[in-house]
Amino acid sequence: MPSIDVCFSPELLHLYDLKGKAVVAVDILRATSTMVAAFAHGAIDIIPVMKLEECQAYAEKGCLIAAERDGIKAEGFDLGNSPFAYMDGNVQGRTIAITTTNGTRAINLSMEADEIIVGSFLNLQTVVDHLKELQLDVIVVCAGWKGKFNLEDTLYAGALAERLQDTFTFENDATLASLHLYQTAKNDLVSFLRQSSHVRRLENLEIHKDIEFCLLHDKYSVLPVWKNDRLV
Ligand code: 3SL
Repeated sequence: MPSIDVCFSPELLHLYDLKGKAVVAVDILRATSTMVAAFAHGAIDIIPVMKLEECQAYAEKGCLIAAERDGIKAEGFDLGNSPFAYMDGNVQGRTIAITTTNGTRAINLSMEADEIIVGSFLNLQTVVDHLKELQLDVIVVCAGWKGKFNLEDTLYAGALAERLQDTFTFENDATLASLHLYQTAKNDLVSFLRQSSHVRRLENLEIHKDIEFCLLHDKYSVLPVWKNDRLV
């Protein structure tokens, strides 16, 4: 049986060997949830980059450009990082270049993997079905916050572990801890996360509806995967 392991922060990636494995990159609040929403609303492909200037340069190539820093849309960009900003037909048929504080970094630091998949609660079952078919060992790479652990990405890793527990092995403590946390919290993720640092950060910015939306399970069946130089 293939295995599933969890890397709680991109800063810990040096401890993991990604070669020959599948990475599920996750930034529940909000980068990977927003990417999934963008694909579900017709985006053709997404180019995640680490730097603002690099992202801005894609405007000349006809891309929509999106950027978030500290929860706020960066000046001079078409879009920020709220999933709701990608839903009014504006991304239909478009390529989006995006940079966010943590999420796009987690994806870019996972390039050694055989496959990179973008995960969120919104497309949870689609990712589960794909991993069952793929039969590779899986590392869930949590974006965290500026190198530190966060609860919401860990809860997602636990949700994946719960749905994969009959078909994947996970003897490591990171996966077990994620699973237990998710099973404690899953009946009311919104309340469970109320004290978490990123929810407090976003609530200070008055972004309540994004939080509830990003915690919805199985809303979409899109599967963003890395091909050549972008997510498709
Ligand atoms: O860190 C990130 O990549 C963002 O998702 C953070 S925020 O939700 O836009 O604040």
